[in-house]
Amino acid sequence: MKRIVSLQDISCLGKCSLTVALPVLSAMGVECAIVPTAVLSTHTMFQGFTCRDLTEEIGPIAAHWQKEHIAFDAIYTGYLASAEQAADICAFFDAFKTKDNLIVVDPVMADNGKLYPAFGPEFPAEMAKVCAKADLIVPNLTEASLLTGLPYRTEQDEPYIKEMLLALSELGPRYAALTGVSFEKGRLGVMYYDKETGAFGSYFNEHLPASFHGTGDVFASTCVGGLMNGLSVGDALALAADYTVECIRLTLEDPDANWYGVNFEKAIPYLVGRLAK
Ligand code: PXL
Repeated sequence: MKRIVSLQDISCLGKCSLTVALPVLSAMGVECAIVPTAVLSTHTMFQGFTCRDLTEEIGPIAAHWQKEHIAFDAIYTGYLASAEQAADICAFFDAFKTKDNLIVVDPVMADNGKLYPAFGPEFPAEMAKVCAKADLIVPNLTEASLLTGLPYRTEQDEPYIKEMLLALSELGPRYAALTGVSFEKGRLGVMYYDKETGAFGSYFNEHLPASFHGTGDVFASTCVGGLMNGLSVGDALALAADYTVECIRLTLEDPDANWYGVNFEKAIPYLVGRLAK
């Protein structure tokens, strides 16, 4: 069985980050160790959330695992507690990167043109240093704009997205993938670039008329799980897009759905079925 480690927060309620990554990766047959970057009462779209920064635990956890000669097939990072924590994440990469494993960074920090409330203007530059060490990064357009300094535009076309992907790959990673790409009304998806081959690729699906919190984490976790199941980057991104759409569809169909996250649990049979094919 493949074993990965995911470094992101535990939002005790709210269906995002580790409470999404763990069940999704388990369903995909991947062992997922964790390093919680922070413990929050809820994700930060709730008012009045509490947050305990766990930066001080990262070094000791890594040191213990090194003593135990633990290795990982992938290292997957998401929401970080603070700009200062980025250096500890980079040190963790340095401790556990091998020539064969994969670092996947979801530079969670912003959406819809705005930084998340917990972060200050210094945060994107620190996240760019984390991205520099990755093999694959999966930002949304807002995050990509903050990482590259290119303007954030809601009107998209292919030259703009390609320029963004090239700028992202210059940060360091071999693969850059942009989520939330749309060139056509009613279609939404992902476009990606492989710096080593110079190839671009894309995958689009139905654009459902809603957006929910935590879908970025659903997408990134599924992508990592797909890669660990032997899928190519393009196929893993397409599977992640399809599962995310299925989660949104089931949430929209549920009159009792929560506002704060998607019904990803109900879509797990779909995900497992896709992998069995
Ligand atoms: O879904 C991304 C995410 C993860 N963790 C926390 C968040 C968010 C997005 O706002 O607040 C704590």
